[in-house]
Amino acid sequence: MAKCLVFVIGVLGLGCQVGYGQHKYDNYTLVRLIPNHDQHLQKLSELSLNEAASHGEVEILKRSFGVNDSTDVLVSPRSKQLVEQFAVKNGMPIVTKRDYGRSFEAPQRESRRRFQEGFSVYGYNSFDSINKYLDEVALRKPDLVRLQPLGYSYQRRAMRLAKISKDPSAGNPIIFIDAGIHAREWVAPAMATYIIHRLVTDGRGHELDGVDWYILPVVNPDGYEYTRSSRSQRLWRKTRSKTSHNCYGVDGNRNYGFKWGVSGVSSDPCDRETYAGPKPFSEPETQMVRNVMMENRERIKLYVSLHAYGQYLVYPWGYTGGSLPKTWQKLDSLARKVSKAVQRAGGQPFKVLSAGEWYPAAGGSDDYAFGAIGIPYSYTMELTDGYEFIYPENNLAKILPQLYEGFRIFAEQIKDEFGRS
Ligand code: 0X9
Ligand code: ZN
Repeated sequence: MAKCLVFVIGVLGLGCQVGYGQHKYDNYTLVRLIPNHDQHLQKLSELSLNEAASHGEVEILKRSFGVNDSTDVLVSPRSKQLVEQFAVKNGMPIVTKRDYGRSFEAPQRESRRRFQEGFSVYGYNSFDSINKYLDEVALRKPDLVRLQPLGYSYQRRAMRLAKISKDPSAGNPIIFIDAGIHAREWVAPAMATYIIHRLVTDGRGHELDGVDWYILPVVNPDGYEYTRSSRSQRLWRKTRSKTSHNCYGVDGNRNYGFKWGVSGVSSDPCDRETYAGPKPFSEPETQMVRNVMMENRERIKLYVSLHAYGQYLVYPWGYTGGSLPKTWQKLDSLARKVSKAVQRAGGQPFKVLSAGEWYPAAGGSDDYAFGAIGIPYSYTMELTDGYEFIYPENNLAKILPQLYEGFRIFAEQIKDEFGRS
């Protein structure tokens, strides 16, 4: 969702072009701009006016949804002053974190450790070890778990859908969860694999009674592995397809074929954040998710796409903030129930609103599921707050069980509303 800041382009005259050195983010600064009245929000929203591609001088990591909710910007040493001046000029409070990239754990070291230790339910795992984990649970619980091959990512990684059901022939309503369309949002695949773990190990849980769960834990494995390959790639977001002479990747969450390209996208293949692709579903990864939705369109009643960060739970429409679906109150009230359950378990509540009211962006999977397929409940869940994309691995054991309580509420609702009585 990053764009070049309009004032930065003006002053630097560089179109945000920058060399991509070894440890690019080491001396970058994270600036949290905190709007404390409506005028501040107005000023911040003007930052999105420029549709020029961002090449990494300035990246907006997260936008505000209202007063006191920060807009987080990652800035290079030479753009830092400009962002700070913008804040001073507008009387907007800021919090800064210097030398931001130095706080990233070196993924090579981490993956070597993981390779030796294998899969960890409360850890960030490689795509390979997630796949091995899926094989292992399918072998251990053949009556409960089936793996459906979906095809291959651009770089030919095999993608499998975990189908978890006590009675696959019963025609139960399906909850479809995917994660990791955005490479850097590591907590999302961790949540998806944790849900699988709970569903296959909870003896007393009723989440599988009358409801089937289809889970795709890493939609963008090429990007995910890329962010694990070196510290300087840790913030990669897109897929890894070759899109132009020397640029790579499409924003998978702008690539779905519903109102494709109408808002919040870039048409520049070199934009690091929101390039929507040459056409809808140009990416094999989004095609595979679409196919799961199309093949199960009668039975999928809830779709949740796991992302990070900010602790938002948003629903359609995402392409516009100017209108809401007819059933928005149902979407809104279920989201609030989920948020309360997470809070009761000691977790942070979600900010609940439509995606487009937060910021309009078209081509998202949530809008496609809801608008094109007709799935009645469709959400994007932005996990965690306070650590941007670098959520500490040793906090996962605390937050994943808290968040899981929200999924139990989802299951209850789907069973009550669509289950065969
Ligand atoms: O911009 C996105 O794709 C999502 N946020 S993220 O920070 N994870 O990139 C939000 C998507 C919300 N849904 C739509 N706009 N359709
Ligand atoms: Zn995301």
